[in-house]
Amino acid sequence: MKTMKKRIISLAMAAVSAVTMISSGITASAWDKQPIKYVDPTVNYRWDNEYKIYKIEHLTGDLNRDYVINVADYSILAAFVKGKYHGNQKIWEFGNGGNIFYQYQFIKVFGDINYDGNIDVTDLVLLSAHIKGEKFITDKDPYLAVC
Ligand SMILES: [Ca+2]
Ligand SMILES: [Ca+2]
Repeated sequence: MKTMKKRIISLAMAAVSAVTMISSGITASAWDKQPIKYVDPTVNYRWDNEYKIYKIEHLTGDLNRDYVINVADYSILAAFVKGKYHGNQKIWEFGNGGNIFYQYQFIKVFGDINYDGNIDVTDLVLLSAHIKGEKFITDKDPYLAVC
């Protein structure tokens, strides 16, 4: 009986907090999603309901996000490896003072052609081989988690 009472009380409290959230402008379906303030129009993303995060998903090596892997992507990676391109432009920003993500974070995921966690000359060589049709990139469906 005592347990039942406790349970009723906690249910009542949950109802109160739900009402509070609804009245403060947060809808029930968006409770676990942070509001997005800005996304670069070339960015492909989806909500992962299992992990409760947004995932930016693109092809390995497609650094300008045009769904083609070619010399334009190589130029970006080459400049990045040489330190001549820093990728400081914003590609994603959450509202309410949440996290911001930049192009360099995108490159660190999608420019890592051999998936070793580093962006270096090896990735450039592999990207070049792919573009020349000598050895194709194995796409492991990488994603950048934005949360
Ligand atoms: Ca591309
Ligand atoms: Ca690498």
